[in-house]
Amino acid sequence: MEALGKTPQDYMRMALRLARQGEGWVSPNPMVGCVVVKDNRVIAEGFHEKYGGFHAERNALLRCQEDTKGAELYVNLEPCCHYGKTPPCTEIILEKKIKKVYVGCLDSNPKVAGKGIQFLREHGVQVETGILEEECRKLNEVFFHYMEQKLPFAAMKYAMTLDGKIACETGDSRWVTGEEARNYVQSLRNRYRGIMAGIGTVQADNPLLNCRMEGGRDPVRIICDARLRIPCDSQIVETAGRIETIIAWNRQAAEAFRRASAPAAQGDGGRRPFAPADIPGQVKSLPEKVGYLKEKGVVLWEIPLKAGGEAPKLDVRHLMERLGVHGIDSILLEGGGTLNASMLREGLIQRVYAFVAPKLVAGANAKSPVEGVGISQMKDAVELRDVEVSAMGRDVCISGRIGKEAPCLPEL
Ligand code: AOF
Ligand code: ZN
Repeated sequence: MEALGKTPQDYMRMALRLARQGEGWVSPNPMVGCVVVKDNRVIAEGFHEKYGGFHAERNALLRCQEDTKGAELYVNLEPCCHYGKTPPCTEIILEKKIKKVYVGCLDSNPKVAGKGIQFLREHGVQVETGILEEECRKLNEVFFHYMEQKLPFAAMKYAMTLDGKIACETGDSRWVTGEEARNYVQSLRNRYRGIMAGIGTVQADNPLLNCRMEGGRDPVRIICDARLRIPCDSQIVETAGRIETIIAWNRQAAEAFRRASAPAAQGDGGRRPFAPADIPGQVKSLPEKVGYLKEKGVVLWEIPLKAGGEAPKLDVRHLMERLGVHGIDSILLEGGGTLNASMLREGLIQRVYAFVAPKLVAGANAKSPVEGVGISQMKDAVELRDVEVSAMGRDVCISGRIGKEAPCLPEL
């Protein structure tokens, strides 16, 4: 059979390629691809195309025009054996008289978790597991993390100069990297279910945080804004009606901020600034602002504060847990440095995408990707594993997994 040159690994690679076509559309389900082979010929292909839709195996087997009796099936994830949104894949595998199933890796969904393979074996189907297991685990790193930890898989993404700055001293940051790297970021935004940024980034850049990739879909935008300082005329608020937008805030922090930044007319001698978040003359009080944001389509989540530090900071672990419950399996963390540090400290980041541009901007006050309080000895540095380096135009992308659990950085 293998005289023709195709190995189980080759077919599994095909299944993996097919699986990837579901990227962006199947979350929080895994990406799954399936290839059916008979007499050394691929007789059917399929993948999980959309959340709630048929699974890869069913798509492949239903579309197959030929007799599948005695065929072999390759799938990157263990076939499911439960009734979910669709009937179990194990049943159609039996129905279609598949002789042998090659599996990439086991499903960690407790409803499946080895039971799919057991069911097949008990019904006389041969099963071989662990074909390209590492690649298969990596393709669905988000799914496995979310399933096992019940927390979104978070990837911290930033673009910096060769001297480690994400902006000039003036705050100007357009653009650090070139077009190729920026296009790649758009594909990441398509891949991750949510995108998270701190209020500082919103105030500084007035970003849209959408996905501008052709055929892509917008991630849910999550803004960490303890004091509810978001400008009412920011692009985020303006577009909240059509792009799901969650603002995580804290009522006490917002009230205290309002009091401190009340207009000078209230008798403080003009020292305190106006709240920068208001559209002058339109939104005056905190309840009015809350009402205005809701009317615009923003979803407001009240989150407790994390003790310590000067400025009030949200409890990001609490927020991540809530995002997990909300069905957000993955987030792309786009800074800034303070939020990045909080997330890293809590052990909430699983992957880093660092884009490095071959340019220098200098300046002790120019911001860097991760701020907060750092570690004191190099031996305690947060190490990445499975590091990949790829050139993108004149820039470089370095990506890797963070293995360390919380806390990664010193407590405040
Ligand atoms: C497979 N093949 O293509 C996929 C699987 O809600 P449902 O019915 O779509 O079930 C989702 C679960 O099914 C998901 O958590 C995972 O365990 C499995 N996904 N299994 O055999 C597929 N997408
Ligand atoms: Zn299935």
